[in-house]
Amino acid sequence: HVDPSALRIGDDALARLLPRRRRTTHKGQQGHVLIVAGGPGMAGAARLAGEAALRVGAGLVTVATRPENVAAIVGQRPELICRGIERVDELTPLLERADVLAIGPGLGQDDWAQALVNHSIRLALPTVIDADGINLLAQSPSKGEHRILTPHPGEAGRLLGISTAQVQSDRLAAARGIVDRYGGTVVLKGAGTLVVERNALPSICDQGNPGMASPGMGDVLTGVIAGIAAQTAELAEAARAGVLVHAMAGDMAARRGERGLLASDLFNYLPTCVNPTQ
Ligand code: NPW
Ligand code: AMP
Ligand code: MG
Repeated sequence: HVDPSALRIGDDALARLLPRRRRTTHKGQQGHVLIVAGGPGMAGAARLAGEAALRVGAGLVTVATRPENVAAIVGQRPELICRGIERVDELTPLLERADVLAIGPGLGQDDWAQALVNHSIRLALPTVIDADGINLLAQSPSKGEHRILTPHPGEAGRLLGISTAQVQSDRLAAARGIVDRYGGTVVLKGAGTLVVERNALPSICDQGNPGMASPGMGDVLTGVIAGIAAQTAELAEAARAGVLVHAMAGDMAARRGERGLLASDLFNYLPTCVNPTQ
């Protein structure tokens, strides 16, 4: 899977991007992430993305979700702020306070989800678009530069109107095609995750393992990237760092064995990975 024309994502970048916190810092200086996620039956995806953003050090994380999901999410992670959203205008004050938006995990593709996506991804806010956010974007394509798209090969195929197998047969060409059509930074997931943006060499992650082929793993990546982006200025750098941190945590969690690895097992290891100089 390792493409010889892509640069390896190395941990030297992590130390630069994630230096030790200043002694006097407070949570208002560590970035505020808004996560729009969790349609019917998918509170778990919202909770996984939300906790992941906290575990990489975001100062504040708000989850906007369907009202019926709020109790479950807050009950499992009381550090999350969680708001039930019925109508798109209820999102406006939350968007105004956010430094980074992440949208899509478990969102579904009903009218409610579509309204939230159409409204949010037009804004200039740095935005991570994943899962059903990607599926909805594929149905009504638009271009934006302040975006990180995180498709798995199936979602990448939907963005390009081709099959999963075609994506996998030339992953670099697929990622480049998505950048051309949708703009921003593209994270094409799967063994040997690629990070591609315009006017820069592509990067590849050679860490991570097959144990990570498990439900919710991508929802965790979305929170990791958004949480790091909220603490740094550069979106593509945050995407690369997030991919590496997620894969490293996955490898630490897999030391006891790959089979049976759960997405939430990464939470124990994410703090180690985002404190490279400690
Ligand atoms: P095929 O079959 O080979 O053509 P879907 P999803 C492909 C939420 N979740 N290598 C493969 O395609 C998500 O956030 C909620 C190659 C596969 O069949 C989404 O909103 C959870 N192919 C929603 O569920 C936990 C690969 O894609 C197809 C590939 C649906 O997301 C689970 C599946 O993709 C989940 O995260 C790879 N590495 N990876 C919760 N607890 O709330 C994927 N494919 O149809 O987009 O379904 O990814 O499960
Ligand atoms: P998703 O399909 O959205 O849940 O995302 C799955 C996550 O797990 C992505 O970050 C993938 O890169 C990662 N992953 C899945 N399978 C593997 C694998 N075989 N090797 C390395 N990483 C994987
Ligand atoms: Mg996913």
